[in-house]
Amino acid sequence: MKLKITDSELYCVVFLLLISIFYSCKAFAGNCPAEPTQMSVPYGERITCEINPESDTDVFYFSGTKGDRVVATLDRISGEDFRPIMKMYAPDGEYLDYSFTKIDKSLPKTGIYSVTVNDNSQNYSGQYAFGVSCLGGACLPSSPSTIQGCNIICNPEPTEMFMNFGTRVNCEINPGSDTDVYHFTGTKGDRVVATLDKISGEDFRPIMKMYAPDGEYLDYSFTKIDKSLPKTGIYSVTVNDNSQNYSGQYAFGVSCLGGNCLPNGNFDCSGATLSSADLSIHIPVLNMQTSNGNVPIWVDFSYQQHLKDGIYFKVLNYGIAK
Ligand SMILES: [Ca+2]
Ligand SMILES: [Ca+2]
Ligand SMILES: [Ca+2]
Repeated sequence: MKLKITDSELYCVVFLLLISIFYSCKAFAGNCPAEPTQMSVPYGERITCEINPESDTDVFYFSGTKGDRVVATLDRISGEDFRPIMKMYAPDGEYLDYSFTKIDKSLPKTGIYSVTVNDNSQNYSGQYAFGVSCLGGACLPSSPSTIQGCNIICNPEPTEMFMNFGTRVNCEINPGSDTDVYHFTGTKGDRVVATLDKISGEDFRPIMKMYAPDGEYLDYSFTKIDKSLPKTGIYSVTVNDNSQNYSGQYAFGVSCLGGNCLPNGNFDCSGATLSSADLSIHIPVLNMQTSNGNVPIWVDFSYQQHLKDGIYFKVLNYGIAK
């Protein structure tokens, strides 16, 4: 007998099973605290909140170091005529910038930055998602110890992934305001090419921007960036719709054209293509109980490598004794 369990149950069920092997279990999206919504947002997280009533103001904080390059993102999720706007303030309270979609900023000071979110006219309520990612400087995440190669699966929002050279990922800009972030580790003098292909989406025109490890903006392109890397460290690439109005699918990849990043020996992705089905695993289990009291004897789950938190497991199905 096979049972489906709800999404809210699924991550932790398998986590209990594999706690000795792996190390993380949490929901993909951060939870919005109740009014008055004021919260600190870690880099790489995305919080879904609500402006309600129409006059509502929510406040988010993140800590930054002078010279860090960050991008704050804002997406409208629901609410007819709702048009969320964010405003960013420096640690000393200086007003820095506003946007309906994203603020890409080199931080002028070290300390706690504040971002407010409102409806632009303060007349409409609705849901939105807010997040902050680091594009350079002290705030950069560390590279995970293992990164999959060849074709890899797109992480769910907030899509922020480490890429290997030779890796390609199919992801989505959705909604039109969406920003996705990629990182790769490079050595000074390496020659790399980052590639961007539009897959689908009428009027969707994806654009990528590349940043050096210190946050210096290097280049942009709608198709490819061919670059000799000026520094050693973690590079970042953002992908957006050019007008931040249209959603669609794209493929992003990064390859090495010379230097330390060249592959050792044969490099061939044929036969190594990963699909969701390839990643699903069927295992027998013992001594496990779900929140509704069932005792599974086997579990099918899929997994995804996540930037900050390691591996997420998703239970696809489990079986109980007949
Ligand atoms: Ca609110
Ligand atoms: Ca996306
Ligand atoms: Ca995104």
